[in-house]
Amino acid sequence: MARIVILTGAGVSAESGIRTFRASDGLWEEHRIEDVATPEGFARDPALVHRFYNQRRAAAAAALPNAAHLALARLEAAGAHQLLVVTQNVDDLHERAGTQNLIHMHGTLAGALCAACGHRWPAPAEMAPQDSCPRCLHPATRPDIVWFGEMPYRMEEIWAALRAADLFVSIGTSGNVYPAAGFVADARHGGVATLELNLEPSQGTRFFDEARHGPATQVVPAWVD
Ligand code: BJW
Repeated sequence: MARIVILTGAGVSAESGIRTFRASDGLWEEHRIEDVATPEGFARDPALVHRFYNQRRAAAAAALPNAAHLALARLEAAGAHQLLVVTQNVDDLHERAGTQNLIHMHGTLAGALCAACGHRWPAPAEMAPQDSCPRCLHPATRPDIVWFGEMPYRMEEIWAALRAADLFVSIGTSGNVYPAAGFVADARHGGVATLELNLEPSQGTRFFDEARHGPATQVVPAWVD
C-alpha cells in the first residue's frame, strides 16, 4: 500500500469557478495582499478584510466539486493507497467531494477565530468587526485563515507524513508561497518520488521527478484512473 501525500492549491478549484490568486484576473489583482491577507491589514481595516472573506465564502458556497476533487476522493475510497490531502485552499470542495483524510493548512472559510483568546467556532455567512467571541465576548472575530507571517496549521503532522511517504503529488499550485512551496524539496530530500500536475510549469517544476501539464479536471482523473 503506497503512502501518498497530495498538496493542492487554487488551481484544483479553478474549474469550479473559484478564482486563483496569481492569474491576471486573480484575487490579488483587485486587492493588495498586505491589505487583506496579513494580520497588519486586518488591524488597519477589519471591515475590508471581512468583506473580502464574506465574498469568498459566498463564492465557495455556490461552487461545486469538480472532476479533480472527485477523482482524489475516489482514489482514497478505493483503499489501495494510504492518502493524505493537504490543501492550501480555504474552500470546502475536497470534503464535499468526499475526501476524508484532509488538512487545511491555510485554514478555512467555514471557521471563525477569536484574535483575543484563540477560540474557534463555525463562521456565519457574514462576519463583521463588531462580532464578539462567544467565549470571551471580546469583539475580536476574524476569519480562521492563515495570513502571511502566521504559522500554517498542523505542520508537524504534514512533515511527518512527507517523511514517511512513497509519493508526493502537487496539484494546481504556483509554488510561490512557503512552507508549501518547499514540500517538493523536503520530499526529495527524503527520497520520496515527486509528481506535479498543473496547468503550466510551476515555479518549482524543475524539482519534480515528473510533471504533467493541463487542466486539473483532465490531468487529475487521468492520473487517478
Ligand atoms: C490550474 C488551473 C487548472 C490555474 N488546473 N491548474 C521570502 C522567502 C521565503 C519565504 C518568505 C519570504 N518572505 C516571506 C515568506 C513567508 C511567506 C511566503 O511564502 N511569502 C512568499 C510570497 C515569498 N509565507 C508565510 O508567511 C506563511 N507562513 C510562514 O512562513 O510561517 C513561518 C514558518 C516558518 C517555518 C516553517 C513553517 C512556517 C503563511 C502563508 C499564508 C498564505 N496565505 C494565503 C492567503 C490566505 C488564504 C486565503 O485567503 O485563501 O494562502 S496566500 C495565497 O497563496 C493563499 C494560497 O493558499 C497560497 C498559494 O496559492 P496557490 O494555491 O498556489 O494559488 P496561485 O494562484 O498562486 O496558483 C494557482 C496555480 O494553479 C497556478 O500555477 C496555475 O497555473 C494553476 N492553475 N488553473 C490546474 N484549471
